[in-house]
Amino acid sequence: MSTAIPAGEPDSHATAIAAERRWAWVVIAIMALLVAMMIFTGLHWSAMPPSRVETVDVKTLHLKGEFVESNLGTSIENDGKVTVRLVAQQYSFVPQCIVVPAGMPVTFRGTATDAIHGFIVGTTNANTMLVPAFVSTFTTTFPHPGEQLMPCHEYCGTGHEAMWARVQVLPAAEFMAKAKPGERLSCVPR
Ligand SMILES: [Cu+2]
Repeated sequence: MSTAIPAGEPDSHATAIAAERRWAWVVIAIMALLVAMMIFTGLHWSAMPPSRVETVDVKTLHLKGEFVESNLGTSIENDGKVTVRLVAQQYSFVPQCIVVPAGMPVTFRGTATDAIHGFIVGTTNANTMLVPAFVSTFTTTFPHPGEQLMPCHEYCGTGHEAMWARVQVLPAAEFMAKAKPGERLSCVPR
C-alpha cells in the first residue's frame, strides 16, 4: 500500500513484510521442532516402551500369586525398596488405608478385579489407572508426612463416588520402626 514515501522515511510496508517473514520462520522452526520430537519419541518409545506391559490372571487373583489378600499393603522388599500392593474392586480399595514413608521412593503395584478403576493420592503426582488383568506400577516419593485422601478417579459404577482409601505418609524413621521385613503394613484398624 505504500505509495509515495518521503525520502528518509522507513518503508512501513517493507518493514511489516520483513517482520511477518521473520515470524513465519520462527513458526516454521517451532513446527519442525515439534514434528522432530514426535518422530523421535515415536521411534524411541516403540523401541523402548516407557512402561512394560505386565499381565495377571483376574480369575485366580485372590487365590494365588502377588495379589492375594495377605500380600496386600506396604512391604519392605529384600533389596530394601518400599512396595505398596493394592487391589481395586467395586467399590473399595484393599487395603483401605495405606502407609508409606516420607522422603523415600515408594513403588506402587496395583490391579483391579472387576472394572477399570484408578486412583490419585491427594495433590501428589501419584496417579494411575487400575485395569483388570494388568498390573499398574509406578514409583514416587511423598515429600511431606501427613494424611492424604485417595479417591477412585475412573467412573466404575453406581458406588464410584464412595470409593476412597486413605494414605498415611509417616516420617521415614517412624515407618521403618513399624515395618518388619516380610510383613505387610497397612493402617486399616484391626
Ligand atoms: Cu472405582
